[in-house]
Amino acid sequence: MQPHATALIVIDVQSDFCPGGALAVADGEAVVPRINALMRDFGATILTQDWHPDDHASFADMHPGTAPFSMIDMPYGPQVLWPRHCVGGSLGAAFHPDLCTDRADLILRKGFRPQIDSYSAFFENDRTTPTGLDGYLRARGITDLTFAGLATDFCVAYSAVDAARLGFKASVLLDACRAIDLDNSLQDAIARMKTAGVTLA
Ligand code: VGL
Ligand code: ZN
Repeated sequence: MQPHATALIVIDVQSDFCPGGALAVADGEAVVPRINALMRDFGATILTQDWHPDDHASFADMHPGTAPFSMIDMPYGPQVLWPRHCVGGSLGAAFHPDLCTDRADLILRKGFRPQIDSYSAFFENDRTTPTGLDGYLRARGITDLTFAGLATDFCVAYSAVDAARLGFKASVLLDACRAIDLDNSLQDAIARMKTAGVTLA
């Protein structure tokens, strides 16, 4: 494999997903030194950033009478309601302060449309609205993608499954990811990734 055809895709290593944040993933900040070290091994490094407007429909407080982590039916299908997190421009939406963002070629923001959530770095949760990442990678001739970051069972898994479906060679470095693990979501995500042909390392 030509090194220039490989990319490390770092998913949502943001303060709100780390201990002390609004949607903290247990041990989330542990991935930071590992990811920083990995960046030198790839032809490209791409960071994603969960980036929601103030009135985002995935926030439980936008739906009176609902609790965080309950489910709701959106026009595009079932959606988990989350605590308010990663509001664009807020401290919680910033990358973890120790993440080496200077090494990134591209920072891709997702989840900025008020009425639709976006777990995957490729498609929003309606599974059809593209983020533009597919075109960017193809235009650069990048074919092999390695994923790391937060959270394994949501944004990392959705991104890796979409990558494999789009024809990229996709792998996930599980020890450079941490999970939310809601109702068995980690086991489900691992099964979906395997079925899609994602390599789990
Ligand atoms: C994520 C829930 C809501 C993630 C983002 O990055 O996995 N999870 N927004
Ligand atoms: Zn989010």
